[in-house]
Formats: sequence, C-alpha cells, structure tokens
Amino acid sequence: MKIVNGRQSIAAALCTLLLATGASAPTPGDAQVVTKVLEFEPETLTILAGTKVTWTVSDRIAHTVTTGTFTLGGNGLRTSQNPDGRIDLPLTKAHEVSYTFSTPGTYSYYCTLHQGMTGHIIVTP
Ligand SMILES: [Cu+2]
Repeated sequence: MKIVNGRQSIAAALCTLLLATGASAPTPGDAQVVTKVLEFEPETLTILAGTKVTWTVSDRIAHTVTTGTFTLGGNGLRTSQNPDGRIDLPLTKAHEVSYTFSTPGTYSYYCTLHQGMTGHIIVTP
C-alpha cells in the first residue's frame, strides 16, 4: 500500500511539473506588459502570432508605447531612436495601449519620454 501511495505521489508530482511547464509556454490570446518605475515588465515578451498585447501603467507615470529601432549607450540609455509608425501612442493610467501582433518577427519599442525604457515583443508562428 505504501508503494502505491508513493507511485501516486510521483505521478502527482510529474503531473504538476507538466502543468507548470505548459503554463510557461507561450499561448495565443492576451498578454500584458506593465510599467514599473521607468521599465517595461517584462522587457522581452514572447508570444504566438495573433496575441493581443496590452500595456498598462502601474508606476503612475505617463509613458508612450512607440515601436521602432534604437541604439543604447553603455549606460543603457537610448542614444538614438527611429519610430516606425506601427505603434506611437500615449500610455497613461487612463489610456492603455493594445495591439494584436499577427505577423511573426521581433518588434522593438520604447517610451519617448524616458530614455531608459525599451522593450521587445517576439512573435513566433
Ligand atoms: Cu516612460
């Protein structure tokens, strides 16, 4: 009887492990990026194509979500930026930003108001 219980425990543990692994894999649907004291969290978000990403403010500071290319200096602050026009919207407590990424690729974005705020959305097929 003890052996059976042991096997059940192992099976339960494996099941939990599988569920935990499954939960960390990207799934289509909705995803969130939240601002935290002048950072986008997570800084890099991996999603499946067709996922709608919503940016929300949790640091009570006004930001923007602006897609494009940029270069970073050694201190992690942007030294140049080139918006691509895909997304360029104010992000405030009252104005969330949502965008559905339908085409696989890597999309970089930044906040035009804060030189240290950058992020990436990796869209997989
Ligand atoms: Cu900002």
